[in-house]
Amino acid sequence: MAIERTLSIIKPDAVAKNVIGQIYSRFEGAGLKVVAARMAHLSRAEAEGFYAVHKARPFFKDLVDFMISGPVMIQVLEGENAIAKNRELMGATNPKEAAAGTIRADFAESIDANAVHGSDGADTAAVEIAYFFRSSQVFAR
Ligand code: RTP
Ligand code: MG
Repeated sequence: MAIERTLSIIKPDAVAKNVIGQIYSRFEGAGLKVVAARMAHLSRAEAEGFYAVHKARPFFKDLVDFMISGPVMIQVLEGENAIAKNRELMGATNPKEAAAGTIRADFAESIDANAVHGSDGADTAAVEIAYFFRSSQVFAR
């Protein structure tokens, strides 16, 4: 299986709940390594650019408002099958539909405040990593 990198964001709700460490433990427990990380309070323009693919969707404004409501923790995860593995750890977008034991089932309140973001494919992972990190800020481990 290929070693991949994926972009993960711990969203404002989970940062406010003080569960950054518990979420990092899930990554580490699944064999994913944090190879870049920084905390940021995104500007509206940064959040709109990041979620540009959803620009035409009815939930876009709520999504952006939520993502700028407080600081987020942004990281690059590396490991075997990292993109799908992270999506598995996250659980379904709507926490009410997320499988037991997933991050969203355990830490998320609603489809808007759903604790984490994860890239959904190899192309988006590359774009999203480059959106937040220069290559010199990502550390091979
Ligand atoms: P994310 O991009 O944040 O990792 O979430 P995702 O792939 O599971 O879901 P996606 O379809 O990419 O949607 C991005 C975020 O928009 C919000 N959303 N709201 N009200 C709705 O129907 C709706 N659908 C999506 C969610 O907060 C989702 O995480
Ligand atoms: Mg998505």
